[in-house]
Amino acid sequence: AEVEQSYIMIKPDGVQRGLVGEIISRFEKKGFLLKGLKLFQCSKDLAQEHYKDLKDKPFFPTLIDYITSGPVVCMAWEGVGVVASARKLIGATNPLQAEPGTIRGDLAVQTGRNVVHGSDSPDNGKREIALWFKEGELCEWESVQTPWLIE
Ligand code: DAT
Ligand code: MG
Repeated sequence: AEVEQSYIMIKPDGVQRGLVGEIISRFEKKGFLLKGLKLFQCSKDLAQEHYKDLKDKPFFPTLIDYITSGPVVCMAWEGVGVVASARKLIGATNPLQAEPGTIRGDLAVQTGRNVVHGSDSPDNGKREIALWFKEGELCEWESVQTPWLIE
């Protein structure tokens, strides 16, 4: 597997419900590397660009209202296979169908309030990180944990 990056975002319900630490903790404990992190109030334009593949869906306007309804936590996580692994940690789109042990399975009940976003492909990981972070907002650093995570 390749080193790749995923854009992970705690949605406004996750921030309002005080789940920021809990959600970040799951990615930290798994062993991925945090490259970028910020609390951010996004515009409708940015939300629409982020979800542009869904623009013809009936729920698109309510999805944009939800994502712009309060601050979100934007994160860039790096690691081998991080995109697919983060999707597993997050769980199914509908939290009632998400397995216990996943973020959505443990912490949410409704698709329209499913607390977290994760990129669905390495290419979308790149696209979304470029969309949500400006030049200079990501950090290049090495974690002391790396030799204890990767042999
Ligand atoms: P995911 O967030 O699991 O990648 P997605 O990309 O298909 O799911 O959809 C993006 C978001 O849009 C999803 O997290 C919640 C919302 N959404 C998806 N399907 C929906 C539906 N049928 N009704 C209401 N909201 C929906
Ligand atoms: Mg998606």
